[in-house]
Amino acid sequence: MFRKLLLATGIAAALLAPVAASAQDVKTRIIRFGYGLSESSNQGRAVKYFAEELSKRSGGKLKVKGFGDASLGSDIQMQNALIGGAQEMMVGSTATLVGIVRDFGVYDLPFLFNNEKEADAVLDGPFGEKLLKSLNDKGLVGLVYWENGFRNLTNSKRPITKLEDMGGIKLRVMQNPVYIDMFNRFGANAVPLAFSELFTAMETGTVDGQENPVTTIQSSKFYEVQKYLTISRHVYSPWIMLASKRWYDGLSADEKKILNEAAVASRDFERKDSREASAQSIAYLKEKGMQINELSPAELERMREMVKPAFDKYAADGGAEVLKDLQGAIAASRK
Ligand code: TK8
Repeated sequence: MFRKLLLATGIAAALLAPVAASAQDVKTRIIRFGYGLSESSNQGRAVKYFAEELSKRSGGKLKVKGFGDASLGSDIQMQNALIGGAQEMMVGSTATLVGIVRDFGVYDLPFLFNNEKEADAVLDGPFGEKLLKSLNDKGLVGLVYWENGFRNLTNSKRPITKLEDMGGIKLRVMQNPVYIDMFNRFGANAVPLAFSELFTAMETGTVDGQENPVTTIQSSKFYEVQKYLTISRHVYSPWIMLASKRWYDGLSADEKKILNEAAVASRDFERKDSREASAQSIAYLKEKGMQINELSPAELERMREMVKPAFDKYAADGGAEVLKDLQGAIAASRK
């Protein structure tokens, strides 16, 4: 009798399980989501979009609390908070992940991608996916890539129309050996610094210049402290949306699914929004008084030549395989 009852309960539970799943196993959760740019930037707009998507898809249960302006810390500090489980999510540069997975530095080699379409194909394809996965045993979950964009140079000293003009300029770069190596080769004086300290460093003259996409130069008001903008598009820079693995592992299958889908939706929104904003930025920056020039194709070619040894150095320092894979993926994206 007792065994029959147990059996019956077992069957009932098995029958009920799919019903429970379709009702969705989602708890009320507050997700602290940190980022470095301002709330009104392309990054801030996309975090807001993600929050709305997540709320919509979870019946209001998964709530994102966004913290812009690096108010939870710099990219590197936030990565560590995620690993430790003190913070749930963030978005930031892939370049600052090199201390955790060295291979992320490969994206920072100059003049790899010709356009956004190639970048999308490579980042969303098997190559980008594999790098995201490599974070799993480091305490992080890499969800999707957003677009930071093609990087351009600004400084307060002089217009840069040729390579030699970069000579001696104290140029803030991201905390990443590929950037340091690249700009020292160009003749600048590379100064690695967290983004959160950059505005003040330019304002006080600790550095003369920096490099970032035009959208960031606009939203972070760098035009207030930088006179010259040089369109160089020397690196295509991705942002990466990260979750704390410790936290993510505690989510139900339903919660993970909702989170992943909202992340993909935010990626598509962010890229479209950033590209539209980017097209408007040059005119805006001109109006704000920046003096803007483009580098000639001949000058860009000289830069490419000059920086070739950086590729050999990267390969020799243990990056040969990932570089070969990336170049293969880019070539495939051009077919
Ligand atoms: C914002 C940074 C920024 C990056 C940089 O936290 O550091 O220059 O381009 O977007 O990740």
